[in-house]
Amino acid sequence: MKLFPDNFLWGGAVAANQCEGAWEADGKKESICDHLTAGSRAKNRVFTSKILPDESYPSHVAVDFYHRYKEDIALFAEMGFKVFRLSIAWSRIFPNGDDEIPNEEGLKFYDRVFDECLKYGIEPMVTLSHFEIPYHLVKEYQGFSDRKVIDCFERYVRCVMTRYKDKVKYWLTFNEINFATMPMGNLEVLGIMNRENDEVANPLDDINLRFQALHHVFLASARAVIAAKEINPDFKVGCMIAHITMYPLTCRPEDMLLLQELDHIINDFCADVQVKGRYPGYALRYLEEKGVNLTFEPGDEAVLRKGCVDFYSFSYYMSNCVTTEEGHTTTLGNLLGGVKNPYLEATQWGWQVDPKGLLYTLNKIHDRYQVPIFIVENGLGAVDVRDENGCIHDDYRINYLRQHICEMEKAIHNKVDLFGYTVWSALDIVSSGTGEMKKRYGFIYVDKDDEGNGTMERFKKKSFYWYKKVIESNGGDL
Ligand code: BGP
Repeated sequence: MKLFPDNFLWGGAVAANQCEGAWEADGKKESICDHLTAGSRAKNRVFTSKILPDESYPSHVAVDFYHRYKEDIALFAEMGFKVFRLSIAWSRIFPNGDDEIPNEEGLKFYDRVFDECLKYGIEPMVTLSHFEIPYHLVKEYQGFSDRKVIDCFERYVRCVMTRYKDKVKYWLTFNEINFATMPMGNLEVLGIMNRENDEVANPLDDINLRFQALHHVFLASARAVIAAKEINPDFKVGCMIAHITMYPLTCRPEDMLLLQELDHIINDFCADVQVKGRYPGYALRYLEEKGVNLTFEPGDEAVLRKGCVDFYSFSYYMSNCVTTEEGHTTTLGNLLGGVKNPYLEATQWGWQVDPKGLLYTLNKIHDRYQVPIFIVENGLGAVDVRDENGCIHDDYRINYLRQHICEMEKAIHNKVDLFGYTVWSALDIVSSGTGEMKKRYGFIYVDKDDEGNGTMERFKKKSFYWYKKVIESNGGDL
């Protein structure tokens, strides 16, 4: 049976700060990520405005995609990618974020990257903001907590959409925007960080500031959609949600209600605003309960209504359990620190692998939104080892991906309008959560270790050949 549509978009994904490096090249200035050291977020991964050596900051060099994009894109083409998801580093285009004039050298870099993709018939899909607001906006304005930053973002968006209007069709506004709703989430999304001279110990603990900034990000996203439609009516713009699929640990009614509440706040709130164009009732109630007093300006509601996205995109890696029962250990590896599911295996980083959860999630999103869906991130982070012949036998990754693709097939059979899939990550890049190189996701191995040693040479893993076959057969040969 042929299930994947003929024009299904198979591919892989990366983010600029995790792959490009060249953090100060050709007029670029620092972004928030260039101040983020390596290490576990829960323990010692910190933002610092001090200047440490390059190897302390994973984004400074990353895997040097900035200089090696031709070689990398040629490898993606060899696998048969139909789409390549990448992000634009805002600070390459507007180095300070609030500049009047864009940096031509930065614009030229993405011209070269998109041209290279198009040469092979690969459709670029661009995330406008993947955890990397220019640092100047963080320092001067505390990121999106200041409304003025919406204008800066819109200027950047209009600039790149106009420049690339004949090269890029698919755009995503904010990567994993819903991290802003999670106490443990990384707040690069909002551009908020603890700066040296801040009076409050940790601005991230200020819930009012956090949700006000999120409101501004919603407006920025909506204004990007409105701009897109003016610049090229054929553009398709999506939201990007980190979908944290959850189950009640027990069938106690209280667990079911806890699940519903968390699902609403963590998964549905941002997407409801971006897809349906308004704050849902449960979110207004939640914010009121938390004592959050949002400032809406006249016209905000109209902008949200007008700036609804065309499609829903999301990342899916794992699922979690939740319970009201005392005495359960939380698994730190699970985003949010949910409770362990006794029926699932976990990765080396404690992320619980759950392919069936992907089917559940696709069905849920389809039922709730009735818009086209794109899985823009899914993959397995693992320590890969090269054998004596230099080969990487990553059968565990192949199994992971195969199982998830099987569930995608079932969703399509169920008439879910799934139109593409980009595996995280196209090649090995720096981990966003930990800054490590050893947490590898790619089809292509990059010779670089956590200390910054290595030649940066690229090697095809076993999964490279497997994915090539999957794409060639349009998902028929798994
Ligand atoms: C998502 C991010 C990515 C990516 C991925 C894997 O949250 O959008 O940038 O890195 O997760 O996470 P990690 O690198 O922490 O393993």
